[in-house]
Amino acid sequence: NFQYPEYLNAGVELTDKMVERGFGDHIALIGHGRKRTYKELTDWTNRIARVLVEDFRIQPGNRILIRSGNNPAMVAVWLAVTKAGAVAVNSMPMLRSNELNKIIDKAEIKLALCDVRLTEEIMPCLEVTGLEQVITFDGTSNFNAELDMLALDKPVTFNAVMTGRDDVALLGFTSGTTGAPKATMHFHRDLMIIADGYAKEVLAVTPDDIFVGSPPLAFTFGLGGLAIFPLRFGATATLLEDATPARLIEIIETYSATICFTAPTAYRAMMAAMEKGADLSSLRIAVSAGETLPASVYNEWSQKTGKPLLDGIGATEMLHIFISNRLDDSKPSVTGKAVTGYEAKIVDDCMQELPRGAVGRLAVRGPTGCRYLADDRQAVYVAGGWNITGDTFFQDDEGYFHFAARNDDMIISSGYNIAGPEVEDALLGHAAVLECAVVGVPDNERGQIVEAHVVLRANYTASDELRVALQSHVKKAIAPYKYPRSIVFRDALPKTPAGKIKRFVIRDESA
Ligand code: 3SK
Repeated sequence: NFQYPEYLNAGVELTDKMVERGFGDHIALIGHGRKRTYKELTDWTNRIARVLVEDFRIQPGNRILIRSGNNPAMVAVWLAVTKAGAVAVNSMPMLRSNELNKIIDKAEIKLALCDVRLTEEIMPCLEVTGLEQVITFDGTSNFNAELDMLALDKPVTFNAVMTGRDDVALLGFTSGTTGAPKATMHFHRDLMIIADGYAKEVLAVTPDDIFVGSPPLAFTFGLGGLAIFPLRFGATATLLEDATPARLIEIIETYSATICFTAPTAYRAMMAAMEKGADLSSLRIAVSAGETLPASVYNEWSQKTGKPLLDGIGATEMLHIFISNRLDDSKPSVTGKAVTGYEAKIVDDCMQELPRGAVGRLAVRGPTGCRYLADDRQAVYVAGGWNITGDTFFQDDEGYFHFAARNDDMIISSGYNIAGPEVEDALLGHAAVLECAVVGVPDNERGQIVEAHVVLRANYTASDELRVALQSHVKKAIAPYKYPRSIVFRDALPKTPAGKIKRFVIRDESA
């Protein structure tokens, strides 16, 4: 489906080529109160690329760690690394030394480019890994860290490396919720495909779009949604280091943002703020991914905004979203259909395709994955080109995919299969519940019982009465046998740096 020239550099496509196409004066990035045009971004990335090649002697194919929050400087640094033909390894700002060590070892990284405010955890890596150098840049774009000062002395032109379309441009690390982290390899053409596929087909991005969102740029969900998609179409990305729901609203109102990427919990908080006057009317599309979208959140969003909340599922392995609802075809509790270029099917443990309606493992195949870097687990998670995801789904008669559970979120209690997310969805329908996670915990009598971990909204207090009220609420909303026999009230839920609830941590705590 996707045709690209033999030599393709994604960094050049997203900067110099956009200037050539006439977007030079258009705003590419907004962050830390400053706007940057495509021409300014192009010059900035060329200067950094020169520093990398001329001062630090990086070679095509070298792997470079980037450590930063969501800001324009991170986008510029990532594009410069790509233009120099090196392989970017974007890392989450909250990672600790021991987590960074694993990434550095796995990817055999010698050079790290780090926001000057985030050096503390990376410096110890110099002692215990093959990392040789940490160069700082200023994530607030005041240009007073090492890389910035060297870059200011360079000309604004750079002969970008003419990488092959199938050369590796990016290593995406899976959050490593269990076991050693896996790195997935993505080619220059993959970075184009997610834009020319999902962003074009599903979001129909135009140069007038203004993007906002919370996923980290270090997570391929964020890199696509907040850098690649806007830059590919001459649109504008607003970048926020502190993407709380209140800040998202502030940016939407200030810049009349049109496309938002965030998780269901943030959409709930934004809807609560709408009742107090927040104006989200500029939003053309709201995308929810990374977590299951409860039907209650989908319905409330549609009622309050008159627009669909677009659910989708993606994976670092496939780079971005491969099944999605469409603007003119979306429903609650439905993840949608495969995005152009991708195929999806439901299989059993032996990779046999299951009939429509049967619940099984979701397998996906497409042009952007799945290639693990030097990992025996390739044979476990990829069969005949199909990536076996960690999710349980079913496909209905009309071909729509429906999420059932993460494979390990399926609870078996007294012989009943209970999908944890279904119980979560029911609980979220109660006014007292802000967030929740439902897990199966061992039980002598039933094998497992359903346990809900609940964070209450500000004006509610935990009590036995409320516990009973929540249980009755679930019994009325879904089949009564699914109700949580145990409810634990908590102040917060443990989450991965990408914002996903760590149900495995809760499960371990409760075991
Ligand atoms: O659903 C996800 O977790 C995801 C992962 C990578 C890229 C995009 C998405 C939505």
